Amino acid sequence: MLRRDFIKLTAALGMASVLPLWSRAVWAADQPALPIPPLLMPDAQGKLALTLQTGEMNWLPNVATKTWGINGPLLGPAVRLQRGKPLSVAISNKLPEASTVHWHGLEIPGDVDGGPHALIQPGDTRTVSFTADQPAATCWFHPHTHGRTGHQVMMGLGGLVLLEDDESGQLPLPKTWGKDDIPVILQDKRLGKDGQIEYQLDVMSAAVGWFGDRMFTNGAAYPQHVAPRGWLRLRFLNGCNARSLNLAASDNRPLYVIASDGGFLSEPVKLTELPILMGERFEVLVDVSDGKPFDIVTLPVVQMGMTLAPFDQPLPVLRIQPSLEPGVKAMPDSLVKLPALPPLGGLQERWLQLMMEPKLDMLGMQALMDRHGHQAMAGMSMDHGNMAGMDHSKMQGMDHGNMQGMDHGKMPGMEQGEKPFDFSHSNKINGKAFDMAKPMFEAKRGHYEKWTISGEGDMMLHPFHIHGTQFRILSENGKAPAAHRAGWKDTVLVEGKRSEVLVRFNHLASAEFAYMAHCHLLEHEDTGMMLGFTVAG
Ligand SMILES: [Cu+2]
Repeated sequence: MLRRDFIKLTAALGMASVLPLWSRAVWAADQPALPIPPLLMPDAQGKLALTLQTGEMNWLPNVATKTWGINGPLLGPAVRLQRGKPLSVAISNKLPEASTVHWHGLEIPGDVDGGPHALIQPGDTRTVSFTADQPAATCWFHPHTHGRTGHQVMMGLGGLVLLEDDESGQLPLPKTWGKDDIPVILQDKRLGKDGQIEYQLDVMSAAVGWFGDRMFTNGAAYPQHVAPRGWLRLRFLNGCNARSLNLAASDNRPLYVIASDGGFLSEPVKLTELPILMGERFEVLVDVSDGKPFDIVTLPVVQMGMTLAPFDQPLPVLRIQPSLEPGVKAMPDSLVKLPALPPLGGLQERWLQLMMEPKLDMLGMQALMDRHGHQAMAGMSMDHGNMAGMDHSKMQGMDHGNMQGMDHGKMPGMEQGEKPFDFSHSNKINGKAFDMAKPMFEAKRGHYEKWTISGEGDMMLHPFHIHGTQFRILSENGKAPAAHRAGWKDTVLVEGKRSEVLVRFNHLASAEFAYMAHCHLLEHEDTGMMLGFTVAG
């Protein structure tokens, strides 16, 4: 598909006219086509170019919404890489502010990983060279600009990485990009009265995350996809800043999970509901051979702030319209051989305690309630935990409409002359907010370590992501990992309990370009719930 088609895809009629006759019969004229990001492959010299740029989308009638994208107005291409092939990527920044491109899920050295140290100033180009040598996986790239990541992702920056290897090439799976192998990038947004993307990093979003009131799938609202009658491969990415999702088919047909963040599972895992955290990817096969149309929906989740309409009901995010064309007939019984876990004795262990300053918790909850009411509280009482003992008298006169632009002079809970509450370092790991200049520890290259990430004492959802590694989950929030979460992962759920992961770093990371480990609720990350660490040989 041509890039200009991708740009124009939200115009459903334009897309319908390029469909073969047989499929027009199933086409719903009022729904946009699922935009398919174009494949971008390195050239014969192993080079490719990414340009961060501004653009516009026509999401609302007669309004051009200003957006950011990579090689286009929104999101980016799907970069397809072959395991073991050297790659050189020139990243140009044509945005009005500095940014970075982090290769989420790739095991590559710290100096090319694209963390917050690797800023690209407006007008500059940074070229990174690396060789991805790890199992085939659906990964992604996104900005990692400290304090600005949430804003930059919300504006539209992000794209998929399709890493292929010999095994993935030989597996009998649907592989026709945009036809029976489709990306499903799920993101929520909020558009203001002027039709522009709204985003604020304030006490509320620093506490519970920034959430939207409408859903986009590959940048289109509730699009449709015409699929051959056979097995359909869906590559899900939860690209939301802060919203966890729970995916299902509207008619409850099973979803067969074949891959998690870092690659294929040993065999397909049959589910009817697939929870997916921010930053996570799952590849799923679904059988469309019965010819009946259905929706992929996201079911309501219990998460602070995320229970408001339209997310209080199953929300359709993608319509699947089977065509008359025959598709892939069979699903393999087994996929790849996952290595057994090594002996767990005598490993270097690390303890990471995730925490939020009580004052942020208090002010954030109050702001959430004031702005969105009890319904936003996900069933939590205002009397829970840190909320007890809150001085409600200080909260009076809070006008959250004035929060825009962060006028600290009008911050709630302030006495006359009191210093404004600075939430920018209010989320912490082991008592410390992220410090660009101070890596927290040094790991040894090639050695397994057991990391325990604790959310004890905190009720919030924290999808914890570690750079430079694909790990295995030993326990997840106090339980054994579910079958489809026991393979290669780079993100683990932490929600009030402990999670243990077995990590290993195969590349080096210096203090100058440290690896990051952080909460992938982007507003927690941007306000300090992140640490840098180094890897030495
Ligand atoms: Cu978090």
